[in-house]
Amino acid sequence: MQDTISSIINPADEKGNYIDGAELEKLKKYYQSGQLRVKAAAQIGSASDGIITETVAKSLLYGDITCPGGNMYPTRRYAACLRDLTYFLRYATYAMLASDPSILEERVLNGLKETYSSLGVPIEPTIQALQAMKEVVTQRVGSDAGQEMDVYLDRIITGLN
Ligand code: CYC
Repeated sequence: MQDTISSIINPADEKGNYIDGAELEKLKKYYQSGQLRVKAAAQIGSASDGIITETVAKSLLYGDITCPGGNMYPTRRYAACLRDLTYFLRYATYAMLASDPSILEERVLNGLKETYSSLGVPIEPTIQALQAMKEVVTQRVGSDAGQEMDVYLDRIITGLN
């Protein structure tokens, strides 16, 4: 896993360079948004159950998907879906704290599309749930921090497409 600091310093070190220009600007933004991101991570962590419940209610609960024949039926699959949404929220929060998507690539998206495809987990409703999660998170943390989280929830959406 990388963060903004290691993703800038490691390549500079390989070349024996100081950091300047656009890279320094990127670091400046990273430090400036630090408090906002840490506060949002605390808010998300303490409200995570509620965020998942609201996300499911907004996107999945009242369709056929929870009925016999749907991928969220029976309870075992429903629970797997809630768990997956919890993974998405937690890892997107880590990535937002690090301001770097590499943890998502390594630990969430690596092989996920293939796993879903082999198990028949439908992509379209999963993406709808992630879209709903973006809205629910933004309501909880406010629009600035919400935008920071959107980057990483969108990255999961792109990775599933
Ligand atoms: C299953 N989700 C799975 C499986 C994996 C993941 C590996 C197969 C193994 C299992 O059932 O536990 C995902 N595992 C992960 C991820 C990580 C990991 C992301 C990284 C930390 O370790 N079904 C729907 C909804 C959607 C859903 C739209 C929820 C958004 O209809 C999810 N995922 C879902 C379901 C299963 C599943 C229902 C079980 C499928 C089955 O066994 O038939």
